[in-house]
Amino acid sequence: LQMETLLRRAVEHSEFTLHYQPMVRLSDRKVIALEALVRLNTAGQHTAGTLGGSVTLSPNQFIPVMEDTGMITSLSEWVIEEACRQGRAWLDAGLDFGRVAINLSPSEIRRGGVVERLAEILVRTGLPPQHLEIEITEGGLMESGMGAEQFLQHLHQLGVFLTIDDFGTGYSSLAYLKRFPVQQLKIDRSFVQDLPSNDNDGQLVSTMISMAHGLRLHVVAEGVEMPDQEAFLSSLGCDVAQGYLYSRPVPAAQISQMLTRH
Ligand code: G
Ligand code: G
Ligand code: NA
Ligand code: MN
Repeated sequence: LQMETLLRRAVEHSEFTLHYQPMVRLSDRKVIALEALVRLNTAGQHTAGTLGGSVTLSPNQFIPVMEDTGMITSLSEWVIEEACRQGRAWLDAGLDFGRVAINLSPSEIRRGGVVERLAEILVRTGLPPQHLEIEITEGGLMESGMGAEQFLQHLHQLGVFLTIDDFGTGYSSLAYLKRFPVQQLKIDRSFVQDLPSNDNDGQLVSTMISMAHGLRLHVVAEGVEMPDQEAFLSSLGCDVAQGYLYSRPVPAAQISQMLTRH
């Protein structure tokens, strides 16, 4: 069977789940946000039947197919709604999670209607917008059609927190940083993985952090796996870190146990 057929069935039968990965404040390791990452539940009846067993498909494999076929719009609508609903449930349980962060894909932005869908879902789920964070890659912004600046202004007006994802890997000019109403840069894991021993990466990360702070932006480093990477990032004044050192992406129930009560 074609991957496309499999994915259509998975959408129809709601066989996706969200895992969440904490972002921690480096000064005290408090969880200040949770990134929602989609998983295809291959134990699901229809998917498992199609695959004939325990094959795992990563988002890196299925998201591009969903982008090409337009299925990304319905997947993303489900992701946003599920993340907002979960955020509302954590709030109602008195759990302090900060923000729940979702990824918007470039092709979804290009297809349009994202701002309207987000606004509607925020109202429907009752999640206050300051508890929602949106991660967009530099490439995603360049494809936003109506113009990246206007697109971000519309998102900003919703009251959500905006982060540039995979920072440093794009080909775009840095000039946009002074115009865009974003609050945070997320340094791509390719710059973090060889810290602290790789001097070139050390210089780049140091420069990215200084620049971000000069522009009054917060900085997150992703892909932090080892204590010496954390120590190096802390010494440079990096605000937030995310990676296997703290937690892998895990189901919501496991996150609840990591959160503190108000
Ligand atoms: O979860 P994992 O680390 O395997 O994610 C692989 C890639 O898939 C990452 O680039 C991540 O941003 C992307 N991804 C995961 N969940 C979503 C999602 O809900 N929407 C979009 N657009 N991308 C996602
Ligand atoms: O593109 P994006 O930044 O959204 O990618 C998130 C991806 O990074 C997810 O697939 C997640 O599982 C993965 N990830 C998160 N933390 C780590 C880590 O410490 N090491 C590695 N290798 N991958 C990580
Ligand atoms: Na991301
Ligand atoms: Mn990233």
